[in-house]
Amino acid sequence: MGLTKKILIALVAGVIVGVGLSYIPTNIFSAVNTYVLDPVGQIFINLIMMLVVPIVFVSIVLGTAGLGEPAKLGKIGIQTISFFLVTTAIALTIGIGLAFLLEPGQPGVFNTDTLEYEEQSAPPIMETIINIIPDNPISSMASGDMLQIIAFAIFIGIGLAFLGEKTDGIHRLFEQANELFMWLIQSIMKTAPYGAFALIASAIGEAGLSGIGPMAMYMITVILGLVLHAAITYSAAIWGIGKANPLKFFKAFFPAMSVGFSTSSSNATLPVSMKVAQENLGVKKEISSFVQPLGATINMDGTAIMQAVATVFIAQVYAETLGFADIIMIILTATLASIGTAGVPGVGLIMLAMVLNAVGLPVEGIGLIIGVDRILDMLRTSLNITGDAACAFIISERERRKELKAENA
Ligand code: DAS
Repeated sequence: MGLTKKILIALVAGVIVGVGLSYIPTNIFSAVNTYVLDPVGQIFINLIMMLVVPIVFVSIVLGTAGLGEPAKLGKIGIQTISFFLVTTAIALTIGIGLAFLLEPGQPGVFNTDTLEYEEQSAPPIMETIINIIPDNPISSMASGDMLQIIAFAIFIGIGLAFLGEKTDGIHRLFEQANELFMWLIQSIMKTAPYGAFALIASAIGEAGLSGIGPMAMYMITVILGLVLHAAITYSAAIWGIGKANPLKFFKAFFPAMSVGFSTSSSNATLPVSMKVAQENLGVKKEISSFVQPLGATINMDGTAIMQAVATVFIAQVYAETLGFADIIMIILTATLASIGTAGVPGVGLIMLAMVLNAVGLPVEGIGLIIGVDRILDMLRTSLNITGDAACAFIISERERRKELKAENA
């Protein structure tokens, strides 16, 4: 049986077991969680997290060197950033539109008196942009600062491209390191069904279905937004620009989506999403290596949808009216907020506080949604990495068609 099927079965089994666990006495559940589910889930996450920094650094060096002249890197970069910004703006519009249409936050249904939420500060945007250039790349790697690692790797890659044969040995070393890390990812992915089972069983067992009740409409609105964005925005782009079959894209990328779902972390999934994009979707290595790590950090359409729905939901619960200017502010703030924060579990809520502040809504409103956020984080992370892969796939297909045209000219 293929890995995709094994992961699918593991996820379904994990949901069933998780629902069952949510009804057993808390002390028994916490024992099962502490001694079985958490260790298995965390070991799986650590195994793939272990490769994130080396694989991102090596693959971006090779990707940038492979693109050759910086002009081509610039062209790919402009296409990438444009795709990210347009799809994030569409995602936010879908989220806001659905929240106004479905009105998940009926005033008077939720008790807001006892709500509290300790705001965690996200980095100011300008500080993030200035800090993209690392003053100490080794500490960037030690701390896992993805934007700084990406910037350093791009400089190294440009150097290899310019120096050509003079640095042939180092180039070969990076290529062999990439082969080694891809083999390691392949081996670690064999444990994915076990990790996925443990992580989803633990998440559902902990969240329980009881907390869903009054939040069902909020969750349905977010999930509908995620599905529509994948089914409409990404499918239209894959079909219209990539000239490919969207269903084949989603089927081929599913193993990475399931790891993103299990780990709730774009960063942790990065080694897998790049391997799956290159091997199952045929995305050119130099494009995958540049677009996906960048996307894991600055492109989070699933998160944008949650933030848009959550902001309108909280406004509705507090009976606050959002005008046109507020809507524009939500779209701007949420788009900018996602640039500076890495793809790790729960980062969407940290950024949500920034969006709520921007439109003058009480941050305590996050206390309403935090209970169901873990499940939604799994789903939106899966969409986040799919958007990055769709971008890499479309750019790669365009490049491939251009090369074919040039050959036949
Ligand atoms: N978990 C984040 C990610 O890795 C998404 C989020 O928190 O919204 O993409």
